[in-house]
Amino acid sequence: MRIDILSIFPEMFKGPFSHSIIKRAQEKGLAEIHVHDIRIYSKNKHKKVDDYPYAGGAGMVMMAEPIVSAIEDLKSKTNYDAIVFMTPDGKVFNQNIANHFSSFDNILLLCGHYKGIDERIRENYITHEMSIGDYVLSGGELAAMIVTDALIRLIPGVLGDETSALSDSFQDGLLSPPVYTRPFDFKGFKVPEILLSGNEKAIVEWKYQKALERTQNRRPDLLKNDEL
Ligand code: 6GU
Repeated sequence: MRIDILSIFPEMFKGPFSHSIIKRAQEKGLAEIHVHDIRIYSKNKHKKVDDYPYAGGAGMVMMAEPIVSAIEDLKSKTNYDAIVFMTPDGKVFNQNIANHFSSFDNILLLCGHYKGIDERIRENYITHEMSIGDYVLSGGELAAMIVTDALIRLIPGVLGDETSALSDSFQDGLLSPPVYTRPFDFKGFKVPEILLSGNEKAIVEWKYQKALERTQNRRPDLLKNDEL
């Protein structure tokens, strides 16, 4: 998978993609992440990328020209399965969407700022609009990092154990059951005996019951949720 990201703060992406699973996925050649600075596409001598909104109102609006030049340049080199605008009024990202997008070969994520981007970009160049939840961030960058992380860890071969993404919370519509490691007795708090019983069938059943119980208690909405 190749993910291109368009941002006016490309430096923000250095940390999150240089560690752990996402770093290893890139080293193994399973994922390529390219962050592009929108400002280099500005034709303005001060590299301006925003302007006042028509009819007034609070905040600046990101101009069509630099963003569209950037999208057109990238599109001339790569055939994108999705050109996604990260915005709080987009469709709320979840594990089902992550699974669907993780099969794509090429994705372009556009990070917005200020009061938004010129609507003509959204109408004519964007194929999907995505939010990461019902709260407002200062820009789309953190959201793009979260979506990138969620997609890359689903690519086959990225996680050490191929099955471990399948046992994630949400992957089967349930939260994950509790897990324990040594010692058996920690300050008098013991590990549930069943996990040491060696009875595989009983353990599978126990994990399922715990996952169900946890989902019922914490996220009952997930149990009635069958939408994508
Ligand atoms: Cl994608 N962008 C911004 N700016 N805020 C958000 C968001 C995205 N998703 C939730 N809040």
